[in-house]
Amino acid sequence: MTDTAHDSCDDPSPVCSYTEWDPLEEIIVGRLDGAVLPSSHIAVTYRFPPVRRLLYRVAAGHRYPGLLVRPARRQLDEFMRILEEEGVTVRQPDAVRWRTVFKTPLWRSRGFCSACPRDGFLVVGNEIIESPMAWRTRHFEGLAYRRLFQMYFDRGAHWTAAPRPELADALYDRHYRPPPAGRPQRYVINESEPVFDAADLTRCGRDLFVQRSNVTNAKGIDWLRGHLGDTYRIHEVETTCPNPMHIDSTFVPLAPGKLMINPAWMRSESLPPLFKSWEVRTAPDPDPLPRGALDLVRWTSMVSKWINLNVLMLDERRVIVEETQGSMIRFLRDWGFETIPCAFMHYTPFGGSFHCATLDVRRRGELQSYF
Ligand code: DAV
Repeated sequence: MTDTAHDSCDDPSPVCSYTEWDPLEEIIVGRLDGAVLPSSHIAVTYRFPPVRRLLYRVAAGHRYPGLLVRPARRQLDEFMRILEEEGVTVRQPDAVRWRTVFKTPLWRSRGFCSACPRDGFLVVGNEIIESPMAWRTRHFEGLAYRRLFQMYFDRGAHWTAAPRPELADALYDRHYRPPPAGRPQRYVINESEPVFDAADLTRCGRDLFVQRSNVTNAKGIDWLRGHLGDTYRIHEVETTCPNPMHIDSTFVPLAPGKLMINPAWMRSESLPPLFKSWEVRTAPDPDPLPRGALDLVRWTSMVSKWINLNVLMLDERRVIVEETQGSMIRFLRDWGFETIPCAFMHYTPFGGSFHCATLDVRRRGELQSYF
């Protein structure tokens, strides 16, 4: 890969996105069809309390019940309608039979779903990078996106996959439990091979920010650094979350010069020094979910309460934000953003909110440095 491949997007490249905030033109939005509860492998269940872990063993590998899928699908449809109304081209992955058992020479698993394209794929400039995901249950998630990526490739996009990981038993600590608060960070995965989830990265032009997590190791970050070359700088940020997975509820660049951080997991003193020229604000605490229709979501959510930070920028001003999160809506308005509320909490049992549920394929903008 030469650096020129990343420097600018040939017009009309079908894939081109350097930041989280350039004007959005085309996006992939997840699909819920055929969603299956992810496997009960330790990399998935380490953060469940022991009783839930036992119960989960029975449920894992079964389809999500309609009771969860139907309201989530309604909210997904509304989210896609809003995007289209705002002039964004929306595409979705193909339906895949995620219950199928697949095998490698080392292990076997069932799949999960394609609700969160952000996790497995990183768009940097005109390149799509398939990440080497640490969850076995997600190893073949790329199948759902094959047709789309093939189409982008045929039209001139660059398309890369990081070395496919083995995901051997040796990668995982099968007795792992998250460290108690204040103790040094440790992870369910080790450094035996490079792995990362794309959702542990966030893009600000020439600078990308990454967190190490229970799905992203230092070798994975090294691979990406080597791959992207001198055109980009990858900075590691330190989260104090005891069970980190995905940066997009922790460290959220909203626009040039504006960074939102999670007050529980990120300290402004430990940010990379280049943020001195940026305005950094701590996000408000999440508002509790209203009782009633969302009770089921409270028990089955696959994400933390900080999912209120998981917003999607349509451009430097307009932001899609969850409708029940009044404090976040006010916070963003006070900061000069134009908020577009959308109900989306029913999506969280599938692993995310607006940012996780999407992969921006094309944003109008040039490669720049914002620091
Ligand atoms: O806060 O549980 C959410 C991001 C999932 N892609 C969290 C992480």
